[in-house]
Amino acid sequence: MHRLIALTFSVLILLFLAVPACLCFPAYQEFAEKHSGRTVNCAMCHRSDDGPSGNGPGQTGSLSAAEMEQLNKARAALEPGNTVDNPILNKFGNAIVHQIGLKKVLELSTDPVKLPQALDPKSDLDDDGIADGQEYLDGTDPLNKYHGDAMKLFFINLGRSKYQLLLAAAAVFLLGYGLTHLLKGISAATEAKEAQ
Ligand SMILES: [Ca+2]
Repeated sequence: MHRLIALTFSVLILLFLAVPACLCFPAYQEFAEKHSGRTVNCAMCHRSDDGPSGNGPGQTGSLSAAEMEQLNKARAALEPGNTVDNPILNKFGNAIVHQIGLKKVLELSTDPVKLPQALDPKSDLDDDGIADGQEYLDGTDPLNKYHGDAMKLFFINLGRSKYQLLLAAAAVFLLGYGLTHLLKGISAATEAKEAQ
C-alpha cells in the first residue's frame, strides 16, 4: 500500500516537472480567499497578479534563457533548505519553496489549510509583526508591512511604540508641571513686588 502511494506521488511529481508552463497551485489562493473573506490573487506568491502563465512580466512566456535556468533549478528544489530564486515567484513564494520544498507544496495543495503549520512560524518577511503563515490565513500581503489585519497591526504597533508613548507622556507631564510652577513663581514674584 505504501509503495502504491509512493509510486502515485512520484508520478505526480514527474508530471508536475514535465509540464513547463504550469507551476501554480490555485488551491492555496482559493483557500486564502475563502478563509479570509478578502480578495487574494496570484500575487500573494507569484510576481504577476495573473499567475505564472502568460507573456507578461514575471510570467513564463517572458523569461530569458538565464531566467529559464533559474526556473528549472527552482523546480528541482523538491526538498526543504534549497535557496531558490524562481523568477515567476515573489519573495514569499520563494520562501515557501525554501522552507518546505516543492514536494511538500504539491502534497499540501490538496489540504491548503495545513500550509501555515508547515512554514517557519518566525518568518515575517515584511517585518510587520504578523507571521507569513498568519498573513496567508488572513489573506493579507506578507510582503507589505502596511497590509495586514487592522486590529493586529494596531496592537503590534502599540506594543512596539510603548517606550516612545511613555516618553511622550512623561514629556507632556513634565512640561505641564514645569509651566505650572513657572506661572506660580511669576505670580508670587508679582505679588511680592506689589506688596513692597
Ligand atoms: Ca508579516
